[in-house]
Amino acid sequence: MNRAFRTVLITGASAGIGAACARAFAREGARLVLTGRRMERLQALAEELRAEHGTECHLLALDVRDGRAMAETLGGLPAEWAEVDVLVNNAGLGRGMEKLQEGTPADWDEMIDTNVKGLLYATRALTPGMVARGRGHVVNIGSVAGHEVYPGGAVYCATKHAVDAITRGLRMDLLGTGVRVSTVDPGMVETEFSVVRFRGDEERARRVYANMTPLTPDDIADAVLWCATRPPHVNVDEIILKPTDQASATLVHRR
Ligand code: NDP
Ligand code: 8X3
Repeated sequence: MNRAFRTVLITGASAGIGAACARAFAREGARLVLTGRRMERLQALAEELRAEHGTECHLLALDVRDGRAMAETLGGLPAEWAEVDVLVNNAGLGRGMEKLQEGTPADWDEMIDTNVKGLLYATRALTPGMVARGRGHVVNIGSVAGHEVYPGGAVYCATKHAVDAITRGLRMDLLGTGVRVSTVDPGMVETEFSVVRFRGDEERARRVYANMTPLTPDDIADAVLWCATRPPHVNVDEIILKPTDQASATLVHRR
């Protein structure tokens, strides 16, 4: 059992980076609160973790865009799950890559409501308990898109710039409480991200990672776990990880 945490809550644990974080924390002996909309995925993951590591899991079907459900469910966790030591704010998505002047407002709403407001709702629900206990850790999954902007990505990049600003503001607001705040900001990671972004067009999604070696979800989970396993006096503010084949959001070496 790692002493830095006992209970870890991960949003968007049903796929990709969130699921990899669940596996990484389970290997370290954590008990997990796993959230996402696709309960059958969460159940399959929980069964896998129980079989492999004896991990106890509490599963929550939660849409992070639903502010009321987030406040009620995360603010009212059963007593045995209420002391969350690490919150991994991972749930997020990109939707579409149209030019802004040709974009769809519903896609903007979805990205802003998920990536920005969902992260705020989870953080607002769980940080008061961390403050009261004088310990805890919020790890946000940002992106290189929080540091750069690329064509067709204005709104997605805006949401990840917002995550960067929220991370830095939260770090200031929590100063003196003992609660740590980190952001892990990946470049290209092969997950369902591009399939979601291109609305199920798997061929287009495959082309994003063609002839280059992307990061894996486990690479990101390693970084998250590293942040969470530093001694209590160490706050890792930010980790930016890119594939060796990626030098910027748009500069990618393809063989
Ligand atoms: P995936 O599409 O593989 O996973 C996204 C996860 O987010 C799923 O578990 C999904 O669960 C959850 N999610 C999406 N919308 C909601 C919602 N409204 N409510 C609750 N959960 C939601 O993508 P990734 O693993 O790649 O993405 C994880 C994070 O990493 C995101 O924040 C993304 O922006 C970020 N990121 C990804 C990069 C990449 O290249 N892949 C690079 C940089 C950052 P469900 O559908 O079951 O609700
Ligand atoms: C997701 C990675 O480069 O498509 O954050 O913005 S990117």
